[in-house]
Amino acid sequence: MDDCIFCKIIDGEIPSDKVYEDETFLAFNDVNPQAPTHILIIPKKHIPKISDITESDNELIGGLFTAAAKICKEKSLSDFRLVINNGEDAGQTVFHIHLHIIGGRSMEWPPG
Ligand code: DGP
Repeated sequence: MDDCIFCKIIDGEIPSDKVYEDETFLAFNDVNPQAPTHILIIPKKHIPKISDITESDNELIGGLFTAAAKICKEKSLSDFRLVINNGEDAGQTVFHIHLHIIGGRSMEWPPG
C-alpha cells in the first residue's frame, strides 16, 4: 500500500535493521525499543489490523506466531512477550499488522 510505512520497509524504500525474512514475513528491530529485544514481525501482505482478518488468513496468522517462535529460538530468548495492538485506543500507530516480540528484561503484568 502506497502510504504504509511497513509496506515501504518490505519494498526496501525505507531501511530497516532486518532480523528475519522469508517469502511471507519480514522481521526487524523496532525503531523505538521498549526492551533490550524488541522485534516487529510483519506479514508481507498488507492487512491494516487484526479486526480485518478473516478465516482465509488463518494460515498467515498462525505463521506469524511460528516465525516468532523461530526468531526467539535463534536468539536464545526463552521468556518474552508477544503483543499485537489493534486500533488507536489500544496503542496501534502503524496500520499494517505487526507482532511485537519484547524481551530481555522482566516485565510487569497487567500492563498499563
Ligand atoms: P504499534 O504502536 O503497535 O502500532 O507499533 C508500531 C511500532 O513500529 C512502534 O513500536 C515503532 C515502530 N516503528 C514505526 N515506524 C518505524 C520504522 O520506520 N522503522 C522501525 N524499525 N520501526 C518503526
